[in-house]
Amino acid sequence: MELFEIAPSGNCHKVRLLLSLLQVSYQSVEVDVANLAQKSESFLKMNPLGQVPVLKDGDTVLWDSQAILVYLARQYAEPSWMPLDVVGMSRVVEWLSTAANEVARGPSSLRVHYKFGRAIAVEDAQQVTASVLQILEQHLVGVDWLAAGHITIADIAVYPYIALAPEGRIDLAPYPAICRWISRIQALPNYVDMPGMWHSQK
Ligand SMILES: N[C@@H](CCC(=O)N[C@@H](CS)C(=O)NCC(=O)O)C(=O)O
Repeated sequence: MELFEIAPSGNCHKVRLLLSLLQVSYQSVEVDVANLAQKSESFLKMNPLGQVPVLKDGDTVLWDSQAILVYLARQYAEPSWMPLDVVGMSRVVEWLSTAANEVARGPSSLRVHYKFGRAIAVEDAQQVTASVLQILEQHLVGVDWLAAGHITIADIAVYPYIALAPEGRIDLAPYPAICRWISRIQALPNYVDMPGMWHSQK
């Protein structure tokens, strides 16, 4: 199995994290985004959007971190990671969609701006971030995991850009339930970290 990725990407980190938690071995292929390798003809055959991550497992080639998490969960994990009952599956997809939308437009976008200098509509991104953090905080006050009574790929999909929010100049201190959830994920066996992630000061 090959993972086409770049080190500083939270979307790639979701996949690295799940692969590590599941102890599935793979080969990392660093994509030369500085030289636009992700827009090359050969790469666009794998992902027409020209983005990382891309997972190649035998003849199966998949793009989009959420889609890759679904694949890995169904192919290599206990069923609980991506429940198959109608409501359970839908609850996970609620958060996969939130990861691809609000988390991407909010904290992920602010991080790209402040860490890598990309021009964005900063106020819009700050508003989306405040809203999604408030929603997450309220949700996590009463539960340990986002979509079920146990960890699922919903947690993995949302986690990286929330834990990386301080790199987008977002203070997580006003969100204690989110901080406890981050620490819960960081305490999992075979957890892998990436630079810039929030950690409890204990
Ligand atoms: N929805 C996609 C977004 C992927 C994405 O935005 N990838 C970025 C890195 S985090 C990328 O490839 N950027 C380079 C480019 O767009 O040319 C996913 O979740 O995988």
